[in-house]
Amino acid sequence: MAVEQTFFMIKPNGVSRGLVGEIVGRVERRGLKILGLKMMDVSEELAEAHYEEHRDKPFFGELVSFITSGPVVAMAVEGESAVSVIRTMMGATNPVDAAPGTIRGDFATLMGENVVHGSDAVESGRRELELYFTPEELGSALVG
Ligand code: IDP
Ligand code: MG
Repeated sequence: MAVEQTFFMIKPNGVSRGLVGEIVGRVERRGLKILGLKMMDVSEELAEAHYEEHRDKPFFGELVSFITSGPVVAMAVEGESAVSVIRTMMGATNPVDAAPGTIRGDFATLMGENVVHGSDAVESGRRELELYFTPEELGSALVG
């Protein structure tokens, strides 16, 4: 058990569908701390860097075009076991398999439009936080 920091993002369809308040509210009510939050456009370069691990997958092109299709809401989140707490709140990658009560299980049915992204480990979280936020934006909040 340890306090962790993670990167959490509401994808373009979550923003366009008006789910920002609902999703941010869930994070707050769970007791996690939001260290940084901004609505922003994702450039093709940023999208490709973010999803580097999926570069060779057949869905990479769709992934990049979806994530760059409209503004996202990017968050730096901190709390006890924040990486796995956020992942559990998100639900399974394929929303068809996501349990009711999870964000994907409540608001999505399509794999490619699964509403949210969350880092899968502390290390990837650190990398993603540094991709999406400048040091000035997070100030001294970022540990490690
Ligand atoms: P995650 O978002 O639950 O961590 P990853 O395996 O890291 O899932 O995949 C990143 C994103 O790529 C997923 O959220 C999903 O939108 C998309 N994706 C993953 N697998 C597929 C697939 O087989 N077809 C289409 N899109 C996919
Ligand atoms: Mg992932």
